[in-house]
Amino acid sequence: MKFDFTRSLYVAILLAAGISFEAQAQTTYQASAHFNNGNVFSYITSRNERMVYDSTLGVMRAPSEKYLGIGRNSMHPGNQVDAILRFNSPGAGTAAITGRVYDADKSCGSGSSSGVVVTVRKNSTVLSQNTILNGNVNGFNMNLSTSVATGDKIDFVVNSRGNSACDLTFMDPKIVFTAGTNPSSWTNEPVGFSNLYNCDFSGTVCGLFDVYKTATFTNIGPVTALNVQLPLGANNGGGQFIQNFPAVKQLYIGTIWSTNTEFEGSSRDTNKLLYVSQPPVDNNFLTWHGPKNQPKTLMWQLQATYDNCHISGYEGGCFNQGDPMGRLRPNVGNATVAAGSGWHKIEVYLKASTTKTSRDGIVRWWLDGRLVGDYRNVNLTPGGFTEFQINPVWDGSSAYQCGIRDCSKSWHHYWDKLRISRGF
Ligand SMILES: [Ca+2]
Ligand SMILES: [Ca+2]
Repeated sequence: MKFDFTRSLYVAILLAAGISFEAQAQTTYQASAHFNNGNVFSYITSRNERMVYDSTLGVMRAPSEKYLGIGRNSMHPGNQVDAILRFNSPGAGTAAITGRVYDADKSCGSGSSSGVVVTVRKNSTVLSQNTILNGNVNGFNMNLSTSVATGDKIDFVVNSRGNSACDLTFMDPKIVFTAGTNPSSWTNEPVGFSNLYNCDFSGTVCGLFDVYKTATFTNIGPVTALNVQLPLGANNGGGQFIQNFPAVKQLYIGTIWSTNTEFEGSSRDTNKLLYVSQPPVDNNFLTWHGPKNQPKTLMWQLQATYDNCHISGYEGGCFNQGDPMGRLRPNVGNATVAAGSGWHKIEVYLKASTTKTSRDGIVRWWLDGRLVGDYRNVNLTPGGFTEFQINPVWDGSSAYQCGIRDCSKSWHHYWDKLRISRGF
């Protein structure tokens, strides 16, 4: 059964609770702010020369060509030699890269050598490549996210296309580094669990039931991910991907997830990610919850035929008073995630309660390896879990209509990996 619920009540409860949203612990590096300061950025050429600071001009320069150099927020290639601004990853995690790049000297340049080619690489892997012709003062926006290991190099390369006249290029990348994600290890999967499902979404959903045949995949840097999208101008979108299994009393879910920066989020605050349920009994899901255009918090949402109003940290209604909807907030760590902040590892452990009233079910969840929610006295899916879904429920209801949402923006959930395993 699906529950019809009063969404406006949510907003009232949220406002009444005075909920605030903390920023996630992240470090921001920007070329201009860290110019010639420390080791995070370095300045080299395609001949592997190390640039040195010229205090007269206030720029980093290399000896091989006169105009070859890198300033606080600009780069100039040589005719034959590329200028390379290098970000040296200070740790393992994810790097979200943004910034506009454009022609900063439109006074000359034409023909086949007009302007520059700007390449962003991680080590030897090309993440993006764009040509900026002379006079293109709008340029392009970088909007990239990639996993990084300690010492990985992200290079911003400006090439002259053969002639560097008037090739001064505005470049001031901002890199938001989030430490801790290790996509290859499911560190919180309980010992002894047996695997039910495992997929890295490299062009297939590995047998998930694709209800609407809408699976599409996209490359984000070196990663191929399932791209669940609410497109530009659309009132509905997404997809529904289901895995059923015989009733399971203990379940572990691990996934690697990210969103695009423009993902403003539902005006009703609830952004549905993953359902784990026994449909006749409940329809619970992981939600990315919070006001549109703000960082949102991962919570466990209950919509059930049983009650959890006894739990400290639960917000929402009581089934026995006619409102089956409520949320478990993170109670041991910060689970707030900004749109476009790179890949995040989400892990969930669920244990069904003995009965609808026994208060012995467990809900725990982790963000990037850190335990953020831990509840041990939950009424949860008595009889066991029988269904998993990836499902944003962008179903054309009013929250997703153009006008309510900004339809000049597309929303994307990217799912890189998914693992489901069971205990007994
Ligand atoms: Ca040129
Ligand atoms: Ca130019």
